[in-house]
Parts: sequence; C-alpha cells; structure tokens
Amino acid sequence: MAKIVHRRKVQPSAQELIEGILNKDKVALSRAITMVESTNSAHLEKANEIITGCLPYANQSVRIGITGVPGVGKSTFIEAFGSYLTSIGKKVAVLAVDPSSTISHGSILGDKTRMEELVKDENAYIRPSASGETLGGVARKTRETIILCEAAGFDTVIIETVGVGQSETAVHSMVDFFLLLKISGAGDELQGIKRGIMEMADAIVINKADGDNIAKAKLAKTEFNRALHLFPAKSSGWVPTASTCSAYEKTGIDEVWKTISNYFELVKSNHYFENKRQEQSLYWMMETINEQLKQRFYQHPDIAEMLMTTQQEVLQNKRSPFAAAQHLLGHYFKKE
Ligand SMILES: Nc1nc2c(ncn2[C@@H]2O[C@H](COP(=O)(O)OP(=O)(O)O)[C@@H](O)[C@H]2O)c(=O)[nH]1
Ligand SMILES: [Mg+2]
Repeated sequence: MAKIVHRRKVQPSAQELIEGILNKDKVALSRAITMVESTNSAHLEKANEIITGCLPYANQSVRIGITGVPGVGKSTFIEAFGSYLTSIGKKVAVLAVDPSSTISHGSILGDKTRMEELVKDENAYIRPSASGETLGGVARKTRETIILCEAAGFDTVIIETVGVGQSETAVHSMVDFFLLLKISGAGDELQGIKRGIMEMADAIVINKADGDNIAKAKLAKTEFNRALHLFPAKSSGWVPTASTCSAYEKTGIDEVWKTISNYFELVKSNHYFENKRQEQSLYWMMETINEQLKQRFYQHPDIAEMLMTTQQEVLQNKRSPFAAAQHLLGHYFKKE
C-alpha cells in the first residue's frame, strides 16, 4: 500500500514518458497526453519536450476525420470501422474534437461506452477530447496528441468531430482524409450540414442503410453522387464519392476502407499527401502564433481596462474603429 502511494507521487520524467510511448505503452501515452492537455504552464515545457522526442517517430499514419451531425452514428460507425481496421492488422487511435463537450457533458463519455468493443481492443486507443477549452485550444492539443499516438505505433488515427460550428474546419486542417457521415431522409437543413462541409468531404457515407431504410439510403447515394460531380475539382485530383453503410449491421464498412485506401494510393503517388501535410504544419504554426498573440493582448491588464472605454468612444463616434484599434495595439506594443 505504502509503495503504491509513493509511486503515485513520483511523476515520470519526460524522457521516461518518451521511452514508454516508443515502447507502445498506453499508460505512458495517456500520461503524456494529459501533460499536453494541461493548462498548467509548468507542464508546457515538459509537454514540448515529449512532443519533440516523439516527432521523429510520428508522421507514419493515415489521419482520417469523421464528421456529421449528432445522432448520425459517428460513434457507432467508428466502433465498427475501427474494429474492422484492427481485424485487418491496423493499430487505431480514436480522438475527438468537441469544444461543446463540457456543456453537453462529454458526448465522448457516452461514446466510450458505445465503443464497447473498441475500448477493449488491444490494438485500439480511445481518447476523449480535452474539455473546458476553446476550439483553438482543443484543436492544438488534438494535433499534438496525434503526434504522440503515431509515435506509440498507431498507424490509423481517426478524429471525430461534431457537425456543428467551426470544429470541422479545424479537423479538416489536421487530417489527410475527411469523411462526412449522413443519413437518408433528412434534408440538409435538418442535418445542419453547410455546403462548405460537403465541399471539404473526400467521401460521403450514408449510414443506417438497414431495415426499411435500405432503399432510401441507396437513393440518397445516387443523389449525392450526382451533387458531388457539380463541385469544383479538388487539388488532390481525387473525385469524392458517396456510398452506404450500416454501422449497426457492419455492412459497407469494408467498402469505406477500400475508398480510403484508393485515395491514399492516389495522393501518395501524386505527392499531394506530403504537400498537404507540410502545408498543415505551417498552418498550425501560424495558428498557434495568432492564438497566443491574441491571448496575450486581451489578457494584458491595461488592455482589459482600456478596451471598455475605447469601445464606448467608438460607439459615440469619438474614435474611428480603425483609430481605436491602433490606439490599443500601440499601447500594448509599447508596454511589451
Ligand atoms: N439503424 C441504425 N441505427 C444506428 C446506426 N448507427 C448508429 N445508429 C443509432 O443512432 C444513434 C446515434 O448514434 P451515435 O453513434 O451515438 O451517433 P453520433 O452522435 O453521431 O456519434 C444511436 O441510437 C445508434 O444506435 C445504423 O447503422 N443503423
Ligand atoms: Mg458521438
């Protein structure tokens, strides 16, 4: 007992965690991710050290984003798809970007129980989304978590996002393949899917193609295939397609993987794959700079105070919006 208490108090060093991750130890992986997710600034340095240590071993996976409105069956699909992937020898990590999960009380918690099979699968790793955070914060942490999972030997990383708000844009910018899950019989308005998200998709999969729904799902597939042809050509050279599946009955799952495999064959041969990853890396660097500059600016005590009065001045036409912004920025940079 005394030994356990003692052990708990000793935090493993960054080097120990790196070694653990490279030895495919899930406990070390989870601890490292907790470090990455921590808002404690003392952990930041350690997290950076771990990520730097893991970086040479990352980039070995395929990264798949999955979106669709709540209830469409993303979690059920990921359970079926993930289990299929481990059955063909893949090692699967499942992450989530869900900045709303604090409010809705962690949909991923429900997911974890829903993904009963995958949770127990030795070749799978499921990590709930960092909570209590802005989208920018969650996204950065998820991106770093991808690196850790890859270093731990996971060759297929699946990232789930809720089909509302901005989270799919963030996920789109950290994955290689973006899959939009839909159901038949519900209008696009009802499914809350904006045209922009359709345009981001590399494949549309109509889920719940089972029971009485099969015919409708097939019809929807035809319609989506027609609609997809009207979209502008993708720079990847890939032409997105629609298919049907039942996450419930586990049908059409292998076809989804076949589509994704074809995609990777194409983008690896035409070098779109590396180019996009490089672009994404630079994008996240710039995003992090933007995010931190913004945070530092707004958190500055002078600015917090001046912002109120300056806003009033703008409303009363005493300062133009542009001059007001210059005034605040000028003050901030003088103080820095
Ligand atoms: N009939 C049918 N129901 C499904 C299928 N996939 C998911 N569901 C059900 O749809 C509901 C929402 O599923 P869930 O995976 O939580 O959706 P999410 O919110 O997108 O993650 C649950 O009640 C599932 O049992 C399917 O392929 N067929
Ligand atoms: Mg879900």
